[in-house]
This record gives sequence, C-alpha cells and structure tokens, in this order.
Amino acid sequence: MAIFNKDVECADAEQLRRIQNERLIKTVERAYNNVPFYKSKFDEMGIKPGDIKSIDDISLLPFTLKTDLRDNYPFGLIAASRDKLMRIHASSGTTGRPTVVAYTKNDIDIWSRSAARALAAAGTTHGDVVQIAYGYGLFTGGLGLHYGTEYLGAITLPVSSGNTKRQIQLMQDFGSNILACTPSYALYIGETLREAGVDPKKLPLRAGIFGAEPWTENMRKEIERMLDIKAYDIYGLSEIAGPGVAFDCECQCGLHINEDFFYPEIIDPETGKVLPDGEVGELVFTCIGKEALPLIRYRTRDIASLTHEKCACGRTLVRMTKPKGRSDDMLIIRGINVFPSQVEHVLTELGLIPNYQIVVDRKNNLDIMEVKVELADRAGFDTVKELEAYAKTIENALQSTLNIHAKVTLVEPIWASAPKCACCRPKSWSAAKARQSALSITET
Ligand code: DLL
Repeated sequence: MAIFNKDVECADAEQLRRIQNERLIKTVERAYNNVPFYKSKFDEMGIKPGDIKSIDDISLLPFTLKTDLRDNYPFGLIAASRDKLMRIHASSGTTGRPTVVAYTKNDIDIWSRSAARALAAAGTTHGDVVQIAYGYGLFTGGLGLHYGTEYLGAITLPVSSGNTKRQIQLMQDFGSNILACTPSYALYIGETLREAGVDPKKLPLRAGIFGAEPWTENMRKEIERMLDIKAYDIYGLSEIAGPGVAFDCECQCGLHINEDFFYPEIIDPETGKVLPDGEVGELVFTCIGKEALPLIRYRTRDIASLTHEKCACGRTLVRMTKPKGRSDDMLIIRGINVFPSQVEHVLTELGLIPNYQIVVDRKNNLDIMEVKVELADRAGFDTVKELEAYAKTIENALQSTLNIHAKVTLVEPIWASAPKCACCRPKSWSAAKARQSALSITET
C-alpha cells in the first residue's frame, strides 16, 4: 500500500524528534505571545517560552481543557489575526455554546496532508472516486475528508450524509471506490444494499474510511462482509484539526498518529501524570505546527494507549489503540457528540427542572436517542394533544442545540410513583436520590 509521505511517516526516531522539538518551541512562543489565556497560565506557573527547549520539556506545560475553549468563546484562544483566518468549524460544547475552532491557510494544509496520509494508507490513489458521506458543514468530517481527497489527487464525490438510496445510486452510477462515513452509517448502507438486492461484489467499492464514533473489531468484520471491502479506522477531533489525527494502515493493529503535527501523550486522568507506552489513560495532544489554534496539551477525554513498536507496514509513526471509552460523560450518537449537560441546558432554558434520562439504542444499525423528561406539574396541559405539542417543543429545542433528533417522552416525576407518605418510603428515598437516578444514562 502506498505511503503518502515516506520521509515523515517512516522517519527514524531522531528525525521525528528534531521536527517535534523545532515545532513545539515555535508553538509555545506563538501561544504565549498571542493568546492571553496561555500567557496568564504560563505566568501563573512561572514558565517562560524559553524554558521549553525540546519535547522532553512538554510535561512542564499546562493542560488545556474543553471548558477553556468554552470560557474563551468564540475566538479567545485564537493565535492568528483575523485576516489570516480561512475557515471556522465547530463541535458540541458541554452546554449551549459550541466549541469553536479556526484555521489559517497553513492549518488547512496540515489537516489536508494528515487526511491524505489516511486515505493513501487505505489504498486510495489517483483516479479513485471517494464518496464522502460524512456530514458537511460545521462538523469537520465532510470537509476534512474532502480536502484530504483533493490533496491526494483522487476524485472527490461530496455527497454528505443521509439519503441512503441516493448514496447507493451514486455509488453504482459513478463507480465509487472508497467510502468515507461513520461506521454505523456504513452498516446501514450495507443493510440497504442487501434490501435493495444489490450484490456488493459487483460494486467497484474497495475500501472504507470510518470514524467519528467508537466501533469494535466485530463491527469492522460486519462492515467488511456486508460491503465486501476492507474497513479502515480514522480518528480525529475538531479541536486538534478534524479527521486524520490518526489512521489505520493495512496492518490494522493500532492507528498511526500524525505525530509531526499532533504530539500525543497518555496521562492518568485523575493525577495528570504521564504514563508510559502500553498503559491505558487519557489521550492528550499538543498541536505542533498549527497557527490559529495551537492547543497545548489538550485533554481529549478519549481513553487509549500508545506504542512506539515498529509496524509491519514500515511506518514509524507512534500508534494509538482504538479509543476504549471516555473519561467524561460525552455520548456519540450517529457521529455527533452529545453531552448530558447540553440536554440539561436546553431543559432549564425552557424553564423545566432538568430531571431526565437519556436512552440510547440502536435500531437497523442506526443510533436512536430518547430523552425521558420528568414533568413536575401537568397543570396547564388539558389534553394529550397539548402534552404532545409540548414534547415536540422540547424535541425542536434539543434538535437545534444537539443537531440530532431525540424523541422526547414526558414522564411522571419519579417521586410520583414512590409511596406517598414519608413513613412508608424506604429511608434512602430522597429527592437527591430520585434526581440521581433520573439523570442516569442507559446505553443499550
Ligand atoms: O468526529 C472528527 C472526525 C470526523 C473523525 C470524521 C473521524 C472521521 P468531533 O466531532 O470533534 O470530531 O468528535 C471528536 O469523536 O474525541 C472521539 O471521542 C470520537 N472519535 C472520533 N474518531 C473516532 C474513532 C470528529 N475513529 C470525538 N473511533 C473524539 C472512536 C472517535 N472515536
């Protein structure tokens, strides 16, 4: 399989280190001199950019959290002047405000090169049609793979997500060779192909590049079987760039991290201590080389481990395991990040007491989300129709914040079904307890 940039992807440790040292020093200077947030963090900790002489000094630097982006919304962490910015994307924030990321021309170039490496590792080459069925828009999936495909020099088919019958029609008519979408959508496409009686063996589709949500090795086998392709993983997050931070090679034994742009560490999420290769912890990235958003030691909340062992594909880039979970409560539903705190925010904005339960299920290979909302007081709702209309109002408000449809079911408060008189209730029954269980998240 072709390696897009052999010089870097197969560089020896010395060479890589040299690139990383140089870029880290520049990044730290840039962050300190252009972002008041970093200046005050460094000053508080008594660190000057000059103290950072190589990548070995990285642990002296402060961590950056998603809440730091929220607190500096929208552009407070941007280190480039407005006239140098070229693109803005956004992902879910923990409440009503999205997490905003921006790119200069050079940043787009870094991102495109990263995604191109991933596409090449999946066997994409000139003349291939890459059907991009990730969403386009503020989400980084569509445009990330789009620019990667163009950078590589393959043919971009920018379909965006949804309209599965049309996806299949285009796949047949245009002879798509590579499919890029979430793994759950790939399964759904496979199922739709089967229902339509289309034999995947007769399609020119060879490979798929799937990411934006966790998926298992079993799902990989299922996708490969249903679509008759080889399925490759691609990992990334908007804050760091988007898709292409790390990618599968043909060996599929861990994702190679584009560590010349995104320097990884694994830390103990409780103590912040850096962990050695092989130990599982929270993945942290420092953007080395990016201009607009040079995040330092960004805590992704993704749980993984690293290995520097040489890969049989010839690449020397460090590998990460597939993310094994999260150290926070973020859910990923159809590739869209959802924080329970966003749901809470929407409910309180509507004047509701935020007692709710999120139920995530999968039907026909598609995630579905239901939010059961406690309605403390039914006064004002005379008919079932009015209750249904109110549920719809909540659904619309959730849709506009989460960018995903959630079915809303109004339920009686949990205490309403508890024994009415205090003396008959178990001692442990308290409002706090009721709230806690209503907030629990059920993943099925
Ligand atoms: O999901 C970027 C992306 C688009 C990656 C397309 C791959 C393909 P965000 O919306 O910011 O960015 O979500 C980032 O999604 O922290 C992980 O928790 C999760 N995630 C992304 N890729 C994978 C993957 C995009 N391959 C968050 N496996 C990350 C598991 C993934 N989780």
